[in-house]
Amino acid sequence: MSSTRIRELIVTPIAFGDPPLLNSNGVHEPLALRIILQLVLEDGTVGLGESPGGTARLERLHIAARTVVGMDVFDTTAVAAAIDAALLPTVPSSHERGWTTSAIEVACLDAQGKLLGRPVSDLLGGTVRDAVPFAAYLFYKWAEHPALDGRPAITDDWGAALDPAGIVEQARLMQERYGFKSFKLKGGVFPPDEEIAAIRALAEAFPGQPLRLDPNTAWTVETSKYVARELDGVLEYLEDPAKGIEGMAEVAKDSPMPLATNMCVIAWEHLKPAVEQNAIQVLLTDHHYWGGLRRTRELAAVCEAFGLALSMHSNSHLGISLAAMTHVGAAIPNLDHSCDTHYPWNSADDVIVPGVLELRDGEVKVPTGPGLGVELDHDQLDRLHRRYVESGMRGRDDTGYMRRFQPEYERLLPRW
Ligand code: GKR
Ligand code: MG
Repeated sequence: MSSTRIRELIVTPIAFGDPPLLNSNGVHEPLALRIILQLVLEDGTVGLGESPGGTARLERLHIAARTVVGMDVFDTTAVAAAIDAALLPTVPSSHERGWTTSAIEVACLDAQGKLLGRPVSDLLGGTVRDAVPFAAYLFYKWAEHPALDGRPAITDDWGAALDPAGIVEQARLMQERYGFKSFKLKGGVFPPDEEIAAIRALAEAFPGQPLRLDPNTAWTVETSKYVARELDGVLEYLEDPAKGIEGMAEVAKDSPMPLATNMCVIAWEHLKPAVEQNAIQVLLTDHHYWGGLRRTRELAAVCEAFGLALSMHSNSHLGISLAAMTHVGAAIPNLDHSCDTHYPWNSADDVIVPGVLELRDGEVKVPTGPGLGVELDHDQLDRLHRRYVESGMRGRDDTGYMRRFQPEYERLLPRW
């Protein structure tokens, strides 16, 4: 049994390219941060994990790295409990502790799968689908990151999208390149009527294809109700229009379409009040903070019990995360909507060896190799780590970056 003990957790912060995507906090910076985990067992087996970056998350992963040494990789409940206990004195939020325990659970499952020669989806009870559907994640965006402090402008091959025509063009490109069959627009950027017009333009350009809009709480309850009325019959769901369980519950009373969230129900203790108040009808799960892949499957069962539909949230991410999202998405019977993914925006810099994960026909086929089924590209990991070190960037700051170009910009939630 000793060969299944954890010898070491290698924690590597990285930075990779990100286009100038707009949201209700500002604009994405040229680099996004993630942390790559290599969980090394006594027998040399390595399990991979991927977590969002930033100094706080990095420090917590270092605490976790000290905690897990000597533990059995199959003992994931005890591993999570030990990390949780180690973080508790300094990290009061269970949601925040969840980011750390989740990343390590995925690395444990990857290692377990490699030891057993079975894909992670088998460890989750087997697949109910061979491929997991994803939605095109549309963003208002600038044509380029403008030149700044001697750095030249950074362009990309997506172009600008600042009005309904630009959004439809971006959706066409997404469909052409990846075959997506449903679309999500990140809103909260322009006045609501402009975003309503963009959704209507998408509905006209892609008749019958599911659409959703997510302003990340940029609207008041009244504005949210107005948008919901205007888009009656057009949206499959409206995501996080207003802030908090109470705000969402107010909107839900009059909303003709289901409301979804990845903002007001982000920890287990939020489920009871949200269900009691009928604040949401769709939960966007995310294995990166709900406790990992097994807990995500349990969450799906809770949603089923309370009649909540299930979808999946995403942040800027790379292939280890996509593989994990795909395995769990394939193992959940009640995945009711296509999952979100930022992958098309970031995949050019991926840290995994190409060939296994492919977004085609709007789906990703479940990897069949042992564990997550993906392999780390060590040279690329070194490059991205150097980029992290040299960039000096240690956290995400969409608002601060926006102010470099629009000094009067204010983060206002709600804004309208
Ligand atoms: O990348 O700008 C973004 C998104 O707004 C992201 O930060 C959110 O976490 O995609 C996410 C969402 O659905 O709210
Ligand atoms: Mg969202």
